[in-house]
Amino acid sequence: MSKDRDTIVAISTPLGEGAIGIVRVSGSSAIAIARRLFRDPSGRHGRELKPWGVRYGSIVDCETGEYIDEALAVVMPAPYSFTRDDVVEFSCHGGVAVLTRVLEAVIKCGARLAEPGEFTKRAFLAGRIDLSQAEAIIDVIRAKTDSARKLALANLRGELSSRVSCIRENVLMLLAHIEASIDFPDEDIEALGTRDLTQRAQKAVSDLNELVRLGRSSRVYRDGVSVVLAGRPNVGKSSLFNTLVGKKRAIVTEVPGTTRDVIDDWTTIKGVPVRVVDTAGMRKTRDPIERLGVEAANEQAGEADLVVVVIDGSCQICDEDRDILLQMTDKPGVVAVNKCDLKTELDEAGLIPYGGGKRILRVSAKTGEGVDELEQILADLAVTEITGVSENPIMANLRQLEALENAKHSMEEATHALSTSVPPDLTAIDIHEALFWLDQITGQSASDDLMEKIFSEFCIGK
Ligand SMILES: Nc1nc2c(ncn2[C@@H]2O[C@H](COP(=O)(O)OP(=O)(O)OP(=O)(O)O)[C@@H](O)[C@H]2O)c(=O)[nH]1
Ligand SMILES: [Mg+2]
Repeated sequence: MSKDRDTIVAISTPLGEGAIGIVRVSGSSAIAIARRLFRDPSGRHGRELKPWGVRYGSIVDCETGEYIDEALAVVMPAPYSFTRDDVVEFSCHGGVAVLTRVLEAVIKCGARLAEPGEFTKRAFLAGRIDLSQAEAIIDVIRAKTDSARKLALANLRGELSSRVSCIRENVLMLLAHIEASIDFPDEDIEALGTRDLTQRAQKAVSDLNELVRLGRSSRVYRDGVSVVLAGRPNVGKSSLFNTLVGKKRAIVTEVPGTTRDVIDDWTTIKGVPVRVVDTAGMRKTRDPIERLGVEAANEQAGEADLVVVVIDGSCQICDEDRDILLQMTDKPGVVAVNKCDLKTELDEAGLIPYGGGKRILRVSAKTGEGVDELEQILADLAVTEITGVSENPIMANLRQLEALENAKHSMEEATHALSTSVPPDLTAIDIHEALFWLDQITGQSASDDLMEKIFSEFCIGK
């Protein structure tokens, strides 16, 4: 039997201790294997296993008859299963030894161990999902925030695929007209004029542009952003850091120069995964250890996506504050005037010339005042400053973005060719190329190597 259709098995839940662990079997022998292994509570063979029913019973070793575990068995017959094969799932106790023994018992009955992502690959090969939907499954599993989950689920339900299909249809129509004019140059085909053809090509370019733009913005939700807290010593950077990450991670004291090293932690701010970075207070110092800390702070500030310049609102602005603000002029971010629970000494108007257009916000790391607004501004900046898109993004990974960029490039070439006197057969080559790239997203033109690479990223059992 071909490798694509034989019966495969894997433990589909993480290996460790859990209330339940699932062993999944898929292929033409899946139901026959289940019937050999499964016993009902009175010890009879699993002949009773019915499609779509959940049966309680036990799993035994078909060679030795050894009792392995009690389990629930679910039978999902082809073609109404994830892989479109016959599928059986055994829900057993979630322990490593139990699940490994059940797995071995299924293999003894003739199944083979599934490769990473092989269940999903079968669903793709059977036409149940396209390649972008298969990739969305990894994104759903890996989603660390609710926003990332929603975006990945939208793709699983075909958001990216349907947008790509719309563009593809338009491009295909364009190609049909151009190829008709090549094949039957003298016939009076109801051909579109050059202007109409150019407009269609331009529409494809602008649709692709839009998709790339929306796709890029998903980076923020997939990979997150880094936010560095910068300021002179003792202004409350570490206090604000602890407030943002929701734990006492950094040491806070009233001694200026407390933080010497870079401290970072991940948190979720308004749905965006954020790496918050606390740094040493920036000042000129003779202490060699502190100096290294200040150097590291400058380095972090340079690399971060966003900055929060922290100022102590309970005293007047000083030259060190101004220097730091000026140093951060080009970096998107916020000026947080901290310690607003104390009597304000700071003249905010004096900050404006140095802020580089950043929002100035009063906060208190001690009472939490203004922190919610600070988080909202950071989340908004993450989406708009970094990706330039404020509307709903579409999840697209690097591979998909590259394919969209390539399709766009080919359509730009085609548009240019249509508006000049380039022969139609050369224009058709560009359009074929655009179609090739669009089909790479849905998987219609994906090579075996590419599929191998994509599915190898999956965990075993998915
Ligand atoms: N009243 C008040 N005190 C604060 C606030 N934030 C920080 N502090 C106090 O300010 C002092 C310095 O706080 P840190 O968070 O250590 O300041 P830092 O900027 O990390 O200082 P360095 O690590 O030395 O650069 C501590 O005594 C904090 O308790 C605040 O919002 N209100
Ligand atoms: Mg500190």
